[in-house]
Amino acid sequence: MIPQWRLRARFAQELSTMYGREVPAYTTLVEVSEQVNRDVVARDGDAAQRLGSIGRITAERHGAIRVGTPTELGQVARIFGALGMHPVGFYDLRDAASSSVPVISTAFRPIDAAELALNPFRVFTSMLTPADPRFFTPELRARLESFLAGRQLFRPELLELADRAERDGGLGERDAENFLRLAVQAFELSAEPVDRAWYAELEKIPAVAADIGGVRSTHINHLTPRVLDIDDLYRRMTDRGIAMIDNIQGPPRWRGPDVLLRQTSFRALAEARTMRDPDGTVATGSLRVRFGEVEARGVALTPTGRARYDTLLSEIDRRCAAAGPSRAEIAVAVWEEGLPDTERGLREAGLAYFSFAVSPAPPGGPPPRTLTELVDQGWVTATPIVYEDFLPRSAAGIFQSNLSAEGTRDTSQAGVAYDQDWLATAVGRDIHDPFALYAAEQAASITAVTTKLGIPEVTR
Ligand code: OOG
Ligand code: NI
Repeated sequence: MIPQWRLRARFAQELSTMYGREVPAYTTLVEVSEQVNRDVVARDGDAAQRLGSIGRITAERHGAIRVGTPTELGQVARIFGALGMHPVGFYDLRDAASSSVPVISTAFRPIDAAELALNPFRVFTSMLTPADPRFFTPELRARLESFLAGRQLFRPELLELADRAERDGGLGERDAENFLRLAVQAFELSAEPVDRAWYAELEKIPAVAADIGGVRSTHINHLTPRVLDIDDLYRRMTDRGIAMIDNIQGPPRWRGPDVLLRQTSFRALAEARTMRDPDGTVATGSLRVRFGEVEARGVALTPTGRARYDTLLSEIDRRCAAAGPSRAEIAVAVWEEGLPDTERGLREAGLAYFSFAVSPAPPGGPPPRTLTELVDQGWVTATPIVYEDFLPRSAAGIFQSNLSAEGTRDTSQAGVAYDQDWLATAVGRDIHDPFALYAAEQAASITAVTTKLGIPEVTR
């Protein structure tokens, strides 16, 4: 029996091989990321691995896919369920950017620490929102929904194997090979001709609608390696002549701990696609949809920390509205004013999550009863819990920076309330709350500490 985590690791690996074949610039990005990671480890040693072992970080990827209907999303959930990946978080990108990104999203990923350590593969999964009248007229919505209802993204055999893997916790070798082959195939770029007129009509909404609803299949949109120094990576890619988007999304580079997530990407590249014209002629055209993204991860923030993060981002926007220093300079200043610049500071202010463990050689005598004292006096170690999720504004920014046009949005219409409960029903599964997962991991580590030290409880 091949357990789910091995299926997940093999899927991530095979998807990466396939995507490297389809998008050679991805291979360059992976090579440069690996060089950067090697250099950071050589320079900083163990400190470089504070947020994960170099083994995990080198293998770590997230993918992104986009589907059209709740039924398709439900099928995606079965395939990822087979790999031990569960829907976590709800992201509404419709209002997270100035241009139109008519999707809502969740991320499929492992949810417990042991599974994450075995292989942390995650997939940001977006679903089109045709019922939102700000983007789609009733007439276009009807045609789009009927087009989507008539396509089949996943073969029944794939879904059947997925259900079996989820039920049994894995698959025998032969079934595993079949399952992985079919699953990787389902995310390859299809050779089927694209209906040029239909695609062009949807492209005005913006291009995301055409990428999702203009074709009869889905595909992996990007696969993102994790890097230890994203500023260095950005420079090295630019030096190689690769056009990167203007910014690194998320928190700035600064002297304090990395929090949450920083991401950047290179612009979508033109890829040859077969197109069918209204008169039936088939010719080779090109589409720009798929891009390469890279990310650096930091410590997960508590709800208080996250609220602080959101306030700081708004403060950066506010100060940027006035002329003066660059956004990067403003961001550093705002960060230095608004966030403790040490892990200890983040911990004591209850802004970030940590995993606690009894030290290998604790001092003697009666242990103190606060986490701060336990850590300060060498009883206990505190290791940051890595942020495993995404950021709506960064995600919308990544979508947006890769769209050639702003698209259209009729702001006179009210948006349709697609919310987390709606999504859970569509997926047919609970959507996990990211904060609850981090809090549970931290709480379990504290319980293990108090049990081992034989003390009833501790406070912060
Ligand atoms: C997803 C964009 C969001 C991220 O890392 O924030 C994303 C997409 O382009 O489909 O992948
Ligand atoms: Ni991404």
